[in-house]
Amino acid sequence: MSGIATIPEQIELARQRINSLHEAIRQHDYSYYVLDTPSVSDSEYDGLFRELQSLETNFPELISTDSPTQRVGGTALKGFDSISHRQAMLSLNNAFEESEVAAFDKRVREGLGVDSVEYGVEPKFDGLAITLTYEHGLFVQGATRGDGYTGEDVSLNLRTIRAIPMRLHSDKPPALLEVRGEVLMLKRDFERLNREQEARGDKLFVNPRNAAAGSLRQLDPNITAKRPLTFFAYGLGASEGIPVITTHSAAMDYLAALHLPVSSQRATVQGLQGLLDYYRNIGQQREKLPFDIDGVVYKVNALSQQAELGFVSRAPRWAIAHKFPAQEALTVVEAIDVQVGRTGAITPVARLKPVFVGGVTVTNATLHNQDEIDRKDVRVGDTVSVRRAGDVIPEVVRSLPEFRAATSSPYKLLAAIGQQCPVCGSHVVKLEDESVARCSGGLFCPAQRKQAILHFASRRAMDIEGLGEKLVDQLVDAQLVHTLADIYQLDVVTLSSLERMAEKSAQNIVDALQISKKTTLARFIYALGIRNVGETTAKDLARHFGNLPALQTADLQILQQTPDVGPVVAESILQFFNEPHNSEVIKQLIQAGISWEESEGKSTTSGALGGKTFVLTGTLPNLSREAAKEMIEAAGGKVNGSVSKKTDFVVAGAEAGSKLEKAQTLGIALLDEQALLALLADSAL
Ligand code: 5U1
Repeated sequence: MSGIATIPEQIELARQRINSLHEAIRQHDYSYYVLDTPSVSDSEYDGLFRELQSLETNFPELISTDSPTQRVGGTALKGFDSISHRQAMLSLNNAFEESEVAAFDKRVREGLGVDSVEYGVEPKFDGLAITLTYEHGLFVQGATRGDGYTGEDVSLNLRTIRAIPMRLHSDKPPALLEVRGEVLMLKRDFERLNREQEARGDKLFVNPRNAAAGSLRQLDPNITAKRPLTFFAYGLGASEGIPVITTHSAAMDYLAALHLPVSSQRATVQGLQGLLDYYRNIGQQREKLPFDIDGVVYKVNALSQQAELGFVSRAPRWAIAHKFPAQEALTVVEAIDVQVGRTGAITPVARLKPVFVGGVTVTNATLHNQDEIDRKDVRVGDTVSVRRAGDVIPEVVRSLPEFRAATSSPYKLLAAIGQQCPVCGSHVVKLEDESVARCSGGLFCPAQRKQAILHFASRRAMDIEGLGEKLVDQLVDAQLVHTLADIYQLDVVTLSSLERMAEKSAQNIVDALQISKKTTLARFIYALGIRNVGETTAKDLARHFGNLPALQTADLQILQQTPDVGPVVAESILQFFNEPHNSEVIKQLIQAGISWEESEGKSTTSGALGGKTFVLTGTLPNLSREAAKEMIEAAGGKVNGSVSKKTDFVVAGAEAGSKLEKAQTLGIALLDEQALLALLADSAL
């Protein structure tokens, strides 16, 4: 036998070395990025990395997607694809006061019929919620939370985050594992990044959260790769083939064993006192923690108890975020201006001497309305305390009259603007039973028109991509758009004539307008911007009336037959459709080609699914939860989060939990995906 290896032997040797380099680099990444205790020197690590790169250059057929060399790179994307989450990504209700936490614990105890509850507790990271999907142990996809049902595919960017394993540490990885958590930037990394930005003369980031968000939403993964992002897991989404796990804390231990980063501050505590002790304890550590947190999260630890408690709307009944008090700072009110909203509401806004609070520089704060101004007695020139928490609009908490000049006088909104809308000059009226003053100009007022168009174009309404604030300002200011219907008359030539609008972008807008024309009745109703008609009411109306003419001609009494529509909402709808201008705009919109499926929105009293209530549980083989929900709703059904005696059907997929058990106990009809589709098909006949 000769001493020179044959080609297949060389490949096999390279494969073995590559595998052991993968393993070594993965282990060093884990020590460095997850455990925060480096296990080799930088130069040793670089040596291993370079050796791997060189082997992969010589044996490109041995490059695998989970290789540590494959984290960085790829070309810039044009946009992020949308991804339907297999399981909705929930949000958390907030508590600010101890009494709210006590009320939460009481609700939980009463809901479960027990005296004391064990909770899993952990810091609330101030980052960006994301979900990671692993199939057979390999990272395959990652997405932002989005609206909870659909997020953006940011897989390429997430691959660059070294704390996120590309391969789970397990001999028997599950067939499917969704990991929920938060992408963030450590405080020290944020400071270093800003020093580098400053040295290059680039814009500084206001806080670690914004830096993390901006970095994760880069279309070019090479930029994200240069940003020091990290990740902490805080929960599981859909899964297949995981071991039996009965508590949240065991789920976290399982994730930690797979080498996913989980908070080392996590704990389990007993009862309300345990929660409040933990809150105080973490509050004391807050400044010293390496990352920003804005509170702590409490979760009922037993998964069976979580399932029993279920959800309300998009938030679980079994968890709550206990937020730290918002930070406050003193500054001076330099002026009070007013803003005009979509419905003409005139909102006074304090223009402030810039002040750094809650991680950002604040220059404006809402004063809400005259009643609020009176209550706080905020005047121009006053020294005030301002507060900002998370992404909430900054607010003036109180005024400090002790610093006030003797000549100052109370601020009166209507007098300050001479009862006239500062944008269009129309009369401003304040109804007795309302706290806000409103411009009476309607869509004659450019400010209201701009807001109405932005609402119409927004994602949950007509979803017209690219029709944002700047463009709407230009279109209204240039008198190109007077009514909602005018936007569908825009063409490439007109749009290209606007400043900073290239022909390609103009074409994109025209295409987006075209795409938006195919919509649903519910979206269209919501897009019209009728006062007091939000997304849910719009869906209820679409379902109840089934077609637009029926809604347009309904009187107060008929309108109130819609579930959840009371006299106030009914009055708003009636007023809207009684306005000839609105009917004309609707006619023009339909003439411009806006249409929706005729089958949508059956009356709740007709159709096989009319008025029927469904609960979805587990993972369906083909349909995402959101798709199933949309189909049920389109056929007149309603989808609820928890099972009760009033539920008509429970649609159960793989790993359906306690909802399935409850349905069986209550004798509720069960459907699998196939049976659901059959029912939907029948209902369409
Ligand atoms: N630490 C932590 N943050 N956080 C955010 N846990 C946690 N859990 C969440 C969210 C939205 O949601 C689950 C309770 C569903």
